[in-house]
Amino acid sequence: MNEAWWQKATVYQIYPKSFNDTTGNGMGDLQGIIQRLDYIKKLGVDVIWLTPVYRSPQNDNGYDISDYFSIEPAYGTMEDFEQLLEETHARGMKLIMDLVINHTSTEHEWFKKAAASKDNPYRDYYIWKDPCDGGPPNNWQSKFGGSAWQYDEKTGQYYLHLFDTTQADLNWENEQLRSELYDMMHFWAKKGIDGFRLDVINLISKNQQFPDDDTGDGRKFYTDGPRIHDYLHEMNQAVFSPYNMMTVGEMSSTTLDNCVLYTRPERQELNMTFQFHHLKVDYPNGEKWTLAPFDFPALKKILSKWQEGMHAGGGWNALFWCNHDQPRAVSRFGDDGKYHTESAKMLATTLHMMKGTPYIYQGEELGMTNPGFTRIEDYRDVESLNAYKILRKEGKSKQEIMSILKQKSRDNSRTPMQWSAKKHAGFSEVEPWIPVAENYETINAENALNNPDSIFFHYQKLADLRKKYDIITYGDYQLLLEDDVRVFAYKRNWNDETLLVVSNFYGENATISMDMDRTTNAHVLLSNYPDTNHTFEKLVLRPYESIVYYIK
Ligand code: TEU
Repeated sequence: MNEAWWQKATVYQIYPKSFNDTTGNGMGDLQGIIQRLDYIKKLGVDVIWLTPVYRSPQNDNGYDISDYFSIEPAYGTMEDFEQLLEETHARGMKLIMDLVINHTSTEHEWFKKAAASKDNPYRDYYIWKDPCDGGPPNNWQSKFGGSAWQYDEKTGQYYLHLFDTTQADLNWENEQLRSELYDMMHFWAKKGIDGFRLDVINLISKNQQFPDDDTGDGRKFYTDGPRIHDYLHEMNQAVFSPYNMMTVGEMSSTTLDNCVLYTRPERQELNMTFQFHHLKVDYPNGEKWTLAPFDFPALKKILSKWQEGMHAGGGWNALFWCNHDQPRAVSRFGDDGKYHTESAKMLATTLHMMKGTPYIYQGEELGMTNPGFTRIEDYRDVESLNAYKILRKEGKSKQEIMSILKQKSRDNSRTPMQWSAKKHAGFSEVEPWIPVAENYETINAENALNNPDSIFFHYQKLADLRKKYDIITYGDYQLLLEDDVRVFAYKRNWNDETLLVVSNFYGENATISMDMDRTTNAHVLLSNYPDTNHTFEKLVLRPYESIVYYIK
């Protein structure tokens, strides 16, 4: 067996802007993270993933990098970063950085030079095309709405931007660009960081014909594109392997087959991948900006497909319910009212007992909820603000759009960390850059740490179980009760051990019976109710009840 430390690790994601403000500018900063390292350590995590802290105009909160070699001044200095790294290591944790190399900010020096003239040597670092019939070169759409091409008056050509107009796509065909990027990655590796989370990394290789897409938005011509595996292997050999780094690739609209290829150890590409198919179960017909309840049978099916497929193919999953681009999990798949605690714990258990490396997004360990913003003025996210304009143009009423954003906006997970019941949730002394959710007086870290039954301590137990039971890391996966419309049940097997996980995803009782060979010697490893039924032959699961049985 190919053992790797990150297979037994739990990762904590920090979105610095919303984590902890020590300078009084209403935005979080690196010193703020340092102040909270003991809190993170207490949760039992092994790795911190820091979303981008490089210098950036912040049009997309740092995913628009203007200088890969310096720290965004609003977050601190390079010395602060080095201190953060040192203090993280001193506590026995690792730190991985977020790397955005599909695109740079249009304020990056390379882009400024590229845009200066058609014959500038940096021109080819980006993707420029002549107009077609007086319009954009093809019909590809930006992920943030509108055409993926922006016209540049000065040179009379368009440049490609799969995201915001200020996020220009890099031309990975250019070998010199690739080698400059690898050199930059060496700079960070030499500082001693432990790895990278690679932003939309499966979009870097574009079909060089740049064809029109008759049936879609163009994604099929750049998703898991023609040279992607070559580039990742090259990057691995140039950077990841020499420094023995942990790597996780963020894969937009990817496939299982590709993720197996990305992560099979012998291919030397990446360690693991984030895929998003299970987070589109509330996108009717693939449409994000539409209100819909989540499709529970589809959720079970998709997660199970990835569990089985990655296991069979020898790949490795990154497991997550939430990140800075997704609404809060407890509001989305659980109940952020009556069964807040039970459902938050249930979601955690269901995911963390699967095969893969689990990721906790800041505040998830407190059961932080969507804030329920009712005014467009409360939103900050470029994608949400674009969507608002586009949906208005399509004729939707303001009220309707507000209820969509309330459920779907990326800002739902970007509100300030709720540290305490103090003003501004203890996040900052001043008005934060985005409003705090109103429930901070009850949902906050101080309360969680004072209550041994809190969601926080449930996550701590999960991280601990992962260390103690190898079956969680290595066991296979089998979905049970496939057709049950309320219960997510699965089994893990490894050597002579079995784990059985049963979770009720709804607010009513659910009765199940388990057709298992060995009904004796089962003991409860974890549950989210104080009094748990210790037999599973005929089981009535209470609202959002979730139990892990260990059988040997
Ligand atoms: O996200 C990539 C991505 O495709 C999304 O999750 C995106 O937010 C979604 O499609 C919008 O509906 C990554 C980052 O995580 C995100 O914050 C950045 O905005 C994006 O890349 C561009 O760098």
